Amino acid sequence: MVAKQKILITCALPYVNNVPHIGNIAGSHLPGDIFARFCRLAGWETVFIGGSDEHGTPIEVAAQKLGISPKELSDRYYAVHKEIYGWLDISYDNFSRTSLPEHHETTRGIFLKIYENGFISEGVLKLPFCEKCSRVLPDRFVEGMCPKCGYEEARGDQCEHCSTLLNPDELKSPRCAICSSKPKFKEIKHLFLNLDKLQPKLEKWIKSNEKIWSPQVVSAALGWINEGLKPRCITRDIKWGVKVPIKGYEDKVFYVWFDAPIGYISSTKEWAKKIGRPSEWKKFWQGDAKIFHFIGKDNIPFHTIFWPGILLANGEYALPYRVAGLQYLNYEGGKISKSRAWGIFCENLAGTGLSSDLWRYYLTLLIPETDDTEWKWKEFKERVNNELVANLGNFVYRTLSFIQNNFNGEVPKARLYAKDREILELGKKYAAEVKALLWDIRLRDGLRRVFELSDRGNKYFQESEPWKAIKEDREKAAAALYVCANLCYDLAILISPFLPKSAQKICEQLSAKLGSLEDVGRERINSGTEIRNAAPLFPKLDDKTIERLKMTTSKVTQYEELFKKEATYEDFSKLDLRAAKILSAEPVKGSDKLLRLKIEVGGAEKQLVAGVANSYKPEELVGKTIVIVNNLKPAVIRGEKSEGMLLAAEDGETISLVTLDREVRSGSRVR
Ligand code: B3M
Ligand code: ZN
Repeated sequence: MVAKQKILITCALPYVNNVPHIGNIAGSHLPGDIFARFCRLAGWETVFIGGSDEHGTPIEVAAQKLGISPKELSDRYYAVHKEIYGWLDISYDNFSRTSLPEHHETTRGIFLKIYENGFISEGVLKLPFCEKCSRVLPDRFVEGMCPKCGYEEARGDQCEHCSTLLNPDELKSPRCAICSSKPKFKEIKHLFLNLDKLQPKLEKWIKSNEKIWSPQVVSAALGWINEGLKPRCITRDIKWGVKVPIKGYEDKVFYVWFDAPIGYISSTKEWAKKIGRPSEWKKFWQGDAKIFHFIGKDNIPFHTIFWPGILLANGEYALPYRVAGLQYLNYEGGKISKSRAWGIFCENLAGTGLSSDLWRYYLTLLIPETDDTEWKWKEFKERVNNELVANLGNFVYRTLSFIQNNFNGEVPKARLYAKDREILELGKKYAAEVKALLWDIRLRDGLRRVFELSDRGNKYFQESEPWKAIKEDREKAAAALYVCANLCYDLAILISPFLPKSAQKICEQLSAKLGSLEDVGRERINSGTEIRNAAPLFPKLDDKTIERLKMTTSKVTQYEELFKKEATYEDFSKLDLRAAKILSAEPVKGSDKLLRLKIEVGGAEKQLVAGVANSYKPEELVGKTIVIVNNLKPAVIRGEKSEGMLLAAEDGETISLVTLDREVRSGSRVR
């Protein structure tokens, strides 16, 4: 740790086809924010950079499905992301977007230099091309039978059933995931980054960081080095992304992982322009600043190999100082999953009425620094009640209300004895320890340390018995309260990276401005300081509240709904909805989800293929009267004819069929 230094902090740039859940917060934005706030508190020149990662196939395809442009999709999601991080007090100095022109220019500039330096080569790939959709299909948009286990719904990148990694051309009877037709394999030119040539430099760089990075990150990085690096394809045949500035490649864009990390640089450039010093970004990327990346474990290969590879090949930028790779946060015994509505989805947090500090507190304790962690509601309640309320909240409130009620609302003059001094001195000791822990990104330990100090404060208050002393020995009570008031201020500073709102509240009640780490343990709260409106910092949580929170925070917002265009009555009247009776139901071979239904609609027999097998056994369905779209264009699904579609409600993974609440003749019109 150096006295004066420059620090640049980044968090993984989130994709914009999704909205953050608590795992994303604890696994990147929150630790990045705590670290950034800590660096500012330490007096270092700090820039905290974020942004959204708006390119890539999944985003292009998500937009296509909604019938809107990828830009429209990104605009909407960008706003949602920004609002959530703002609400959680993630103190980004700039939160940019990779779709901005500045970013496209920066990416092309960096690429051209790499090209000039001789680290780009041309190669030919055999890629699946769908003639019907007239597009090259990304790996996971080809489906077919796994050559290893025979699973029929394997994707072109991996078989979900046996986990084997695949190439699309290995699938048996491949089909386009969009239109189900059979793709042709075509030879197509692409550009590659020569990671093989960069291997020696990368290895040296990784080894030079062995003492700084966590052992998990180092050993993962060296693992890939030992396997031997291969050239990596950096172009894609899609339209949405950064265009490749080379002849013969006009129709391609860069692979999203090529441009995304460059987003850290472009966002820093944007920040520099905003503060009116457009060259300032160079101090951080082309000087001696220390660069910290906060990322989830799935992003480690990209930040320890691919991204530094780009930087080394380019040669004009500084390499990361520390790659902080975090594990995952789970939820109540399972993985967080939007489709199963399992987890806490951050768009719901603002509506809970609970201060963001409460969420930040427990989430800090759950930062998966070394292992996966798990959100448990019971523990959330206990930690808030036993630690926030009973420890920190209690100490601050009892101190300040005591001064308010017994010393006319002014911090008393005090004559201190050795044992009072001893407590005052604790501030400096704890500040030094917390500083060392946070610098080492042991954020949870840092937070625990701060609470230890608060605990010491409570014990001192208890032992000093000011409620007795105020009657018998007013000076003793005055000394205790002077010491406690100063300790409250120290705690406000030390807690501020974790609980910024509470730190502000303590300062307001103390009529003080939040200082820096240097101010801790320095008796900044003088006698005569006015104490204003002492009030409890945190609410106590009861079981009823926890139940309500559980219900409201696991709600999954279907943001896609926002993009749906209005339908006219004419649109609606095109659909021929009918009551239909199920005659028989059977599983579809090779699929866990699909059932083949024979139905009767006003005397005519039809066949439907429906994805309801997870919620209904075939025999449960026979005899039911359901509602179908009768005039849907027939399709072939998994080799079976499907002449219509049934209506059903989806709640997470549970499917519930639309039925009719009176006996009606099959074929009756529904409208
Ligand atoms: N968007 C993946 C993710 O959200 C990716 C990170 C980019 S960091 C430059 O996990
Ligand atoms: Zn197709």
